[in-house]
Amino acid sequence: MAGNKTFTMLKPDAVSKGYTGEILKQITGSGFRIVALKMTQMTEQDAKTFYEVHKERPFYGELVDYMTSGPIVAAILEKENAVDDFRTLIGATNPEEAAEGTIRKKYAASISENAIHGSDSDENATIESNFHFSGREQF
Ligand code: 3AN
Repeated sequence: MAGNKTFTMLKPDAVSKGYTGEILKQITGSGFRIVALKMTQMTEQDAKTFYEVHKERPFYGELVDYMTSGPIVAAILEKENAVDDFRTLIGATNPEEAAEGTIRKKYAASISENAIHGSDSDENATIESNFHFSGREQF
């Protein structure tokens, strides 16, 4: 059964360009309820752990450098079919391939600086949410 929560991060490029408010507005306007929210900066160890599944990929070092380069906004979102619906809302990993109107199409600069993260499974949504938020920060 599809779960009702997903995890997202507005990445350093989106936050530094001042897109935080507009992106959160598009997310809540698309029917997602924010159940946890914070601005934070990942340490090198945080980013290495978070993206461990990609550690053999050629872009891993670049990804860790980028994700630690400035503050991010992390959130847990609730909606029926949250993981899949949120992946649809953010669009393809490569913004050049992202559908019109998606968050990556509107705000992402490139495949490596692609504005926003969305969990790819219910299992990862739980792992990623608990990585960034304690129980008392989840509502
Ligand atoms: P998604 O974020 O769409 O689930 P993943 O999980 O394949 O995509 O990749 C995680 C992150 O790694 C992406 N959001 C992007 O920042 C970076 N990334 C993925 N593929 C590439 C690539 N070919 N070159 C550079 N960075 C990449």
